[in-house]
Amino acid sequence: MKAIIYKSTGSWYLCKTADGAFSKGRMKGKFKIDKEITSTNPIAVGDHVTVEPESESENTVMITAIDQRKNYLVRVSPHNKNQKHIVASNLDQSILIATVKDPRTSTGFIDRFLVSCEVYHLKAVLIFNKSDLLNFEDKNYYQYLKAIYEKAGYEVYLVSAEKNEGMEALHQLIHQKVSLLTGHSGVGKSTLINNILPEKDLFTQEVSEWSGKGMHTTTFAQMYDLPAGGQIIDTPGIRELGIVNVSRAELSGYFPEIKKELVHCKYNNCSHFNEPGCAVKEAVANGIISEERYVNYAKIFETIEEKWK
Ligand SMILES: Nc1nc2c(ncn2[C@@H]2O[C@H](COP(=O)(O)OP(=O)(O)OP(=O)(O)O)[C@@H](O)[C@H]2O)c(=O)[nH]1
Ligand SMILES: [Mg+2]
Ligand SMILES: [Zn+2]
Repeated sequence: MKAIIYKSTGSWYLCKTADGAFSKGRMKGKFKIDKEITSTNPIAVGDHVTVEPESESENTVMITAIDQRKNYLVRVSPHNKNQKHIVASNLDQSILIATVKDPRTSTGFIDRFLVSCEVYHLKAVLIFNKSDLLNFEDKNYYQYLKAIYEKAGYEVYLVSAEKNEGMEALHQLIHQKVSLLTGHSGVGKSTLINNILPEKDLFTQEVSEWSGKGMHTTTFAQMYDLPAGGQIIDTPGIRELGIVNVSRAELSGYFPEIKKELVHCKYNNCSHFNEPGCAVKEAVANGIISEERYVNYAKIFETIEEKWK
């Protein structure tokens, strides 16, 4: 029987079988799934699998095979690049839940998220939550960010999950799609899903007063069915994002607005720093590429280790 993985804890899996029922699944032995990725988790949320009934009375199944993934998103530990984790698979889009404050999401973090999505050919969307907390200055800062990211080609929305503001756009965005929600701990991912699914009661927790950081309330990724069709995936908060499988030479190609300009650089191996005739630097000077994005390009570039250096 065919099934889809809705939750993976590492030791057991929540499977929704083709008949619409949920059962607890285990993996049969150790089967090699994808030769290209060596990840710490062999089966991820969103995976399409084959299951065999194991125990009728306990409603458990055995996962015997996994289908080819349409796509997937991999995260590396920022401290150990060899530790890769498949966050989820078979996605239509990846949504970053960001916040201007409580906690603040930096543009460095946003750009690392966007680059990761470009690497995996995933549509990326930015949603700023907690609009109710923003004063006049914060709102201006949000408008500044919105302009930067819209110019780069991304959709940007402002909502309040708690006050139920701006949610209509989010409903339209996720309608009949498989959407992954990600972001720092405490930005309100679970609160947003609770708002969308009134009958669900996801566990949420206040941002700790003294650190301004979230409490890492959600511990495993979990997918939920949307009432009007589609699925949404809640994930545990992340502090940092490592960049996977990108060389220095490839990096600029993952900034869509930089990619448009780099074909006009004088040298085709231009790194866009000091080379003469650099179209990217010219576009930054003319305001076509935002300075903030260019600076983050340079910062990410620095963190990529080159083997031949
Ligand atoms: N003021 C305000 N607070 C919000 C809003 N959305 C969520 N919160 C609060 O932010 C805190 C954290 O929310 P969660 O939904 O647990 O955050 P999370 O992103 O799921 O966090 P992790 O599971 O740790 O990754 C809770 O106290 C929520 O009530 C909002 O729109 N406005
Ligand atoms: Mg949560
Ligand atoms: Zn250049």
